[in-house]
Amino acid sequence: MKIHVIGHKRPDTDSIAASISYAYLKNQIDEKNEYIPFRLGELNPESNYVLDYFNIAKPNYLEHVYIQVKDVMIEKVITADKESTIYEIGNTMLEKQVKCIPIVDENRKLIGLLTERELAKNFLKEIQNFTLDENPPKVKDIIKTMNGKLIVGDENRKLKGCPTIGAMSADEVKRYVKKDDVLITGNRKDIQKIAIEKEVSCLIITGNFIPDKNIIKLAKEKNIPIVVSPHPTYITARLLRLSTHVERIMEKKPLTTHPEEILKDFEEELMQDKKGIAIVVDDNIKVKGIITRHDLIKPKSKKIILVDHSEKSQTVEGIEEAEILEIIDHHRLGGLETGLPITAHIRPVGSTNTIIWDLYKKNNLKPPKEIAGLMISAILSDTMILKSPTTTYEDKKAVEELSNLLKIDPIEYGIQMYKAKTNLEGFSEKEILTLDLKETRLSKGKIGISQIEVINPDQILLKKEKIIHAMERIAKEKKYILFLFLLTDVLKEGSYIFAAGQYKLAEKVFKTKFHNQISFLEGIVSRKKQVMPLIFRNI
Ligand SMILES: [Mn+2]
Repeated sequence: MKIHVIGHKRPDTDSIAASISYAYLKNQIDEKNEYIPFRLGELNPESNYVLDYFNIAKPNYLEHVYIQVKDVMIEKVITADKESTIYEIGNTMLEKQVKCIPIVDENRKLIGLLTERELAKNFLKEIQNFTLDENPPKVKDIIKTMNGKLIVGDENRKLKGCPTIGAMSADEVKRYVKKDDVLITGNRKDIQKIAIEKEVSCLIITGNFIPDKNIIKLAKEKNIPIVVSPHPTYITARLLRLSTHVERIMEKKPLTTHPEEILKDFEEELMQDKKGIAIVVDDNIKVKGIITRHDLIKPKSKKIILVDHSEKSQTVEGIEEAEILEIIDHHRLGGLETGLPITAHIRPVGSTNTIIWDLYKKNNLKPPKEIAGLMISAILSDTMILKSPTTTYEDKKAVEELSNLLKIDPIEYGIQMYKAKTNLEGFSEKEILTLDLKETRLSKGKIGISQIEVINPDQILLKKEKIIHAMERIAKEKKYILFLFLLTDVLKEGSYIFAAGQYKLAEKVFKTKFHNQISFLEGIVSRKKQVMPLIFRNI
């Protein structure tokens, strides 16, 4: 079974690394299932740098986890070629116990559907309509169907006209049979001769009777095929009808759907369909599966593991249709409900990857270097190179152990990573301000808090007026009563705080004077642990 391991929306490095490192761990300890990491958005520059540095592919983007057609469809589908005979397909349906068979053309594209319903209709039509002209079988089709033998003639010749049984007197047959009809008879030499003289499109001799030399000679001259059937006349006549191509009786426009289609959007249409069957085809109209009304009641929700978040607002679309198996997180619990008991590893440490590292150790597993590299990057990123007040002893220990494994200097590597993260060349003010923007709602109104952690803040301080301008615009647009931007200097362990909107509120929050809406606050580096509590206390 496939299990989706997903981090939060607007992913950061911890979230991306956790989905990869935890999926890797699970794949090592659980052979029965396949764990696949996914991302819910574009990667930030830091995550891109880290994945490049350790040469790991970025996880695939996941749009939603709603139940899709592909989750409930029957994948093993027997299809049949449009030139198959009705007899062949009917037999396949009996043997394999299937009720319907999609019909495909020479390029394997869907062109129709055969169900028991069409077969039943065919039985009745057979009585009403005698001619083979609509969809003439070839001589070789009837040989195959009857298990017969070709005595003389061209096996690719098409049969036409009406199938007639030569059971009457020779005179009657003479009157009755027309050119191009198909005549079925036993060992009646006189009737066989008449048939050839009348130039039927095929003469079928039943009961395995081989015609005599003169008849064969005559048929050769007139170019009339003779087929010998091992069956008695009645069976032979029935098999003749069943040797016509399926194309004649199949439903030409069956209901179709796509594997990616969201099931609840398609349910209604399937319920309304007379047969309650839809063929699942891809973009090239190739058959991928079948879905029937019965498949709608199978509980086939997607299985997911949430890492680095547990809040409904931060998780994937369609979570209500999915089954959460596990949560690995270091944030507050955020109002998700589960139908069954789940495994949860939630601890107040600096990074989700610190918890995952602990799980590697508990399982006696060593991650390969590239995974270890991702994990140390994530911990250094979330803890601001172990300087953030969210940093715990466990984070420090994890970084030490991982750096021993990697044989790198974690602080040196961390600074290098931060430099890559803060290379904001080519970013507009708005892009810088919305890179990591969180909102919080108070009784007085909405507050936006954006943060960037950098090694060299001068790059941004140079354009502080432009930043303030952009902040005012965003505050207006998003109806923030206050918009704060924390430009955190990782090495100095403090933040420049920019304030827009009712910026006087910021002076109240931080108990300090702002100059031109900016102030530097030593020791303030964490939005979650320092700024948010100050806001809640003072506004
Ligand atoms: Mn995190």
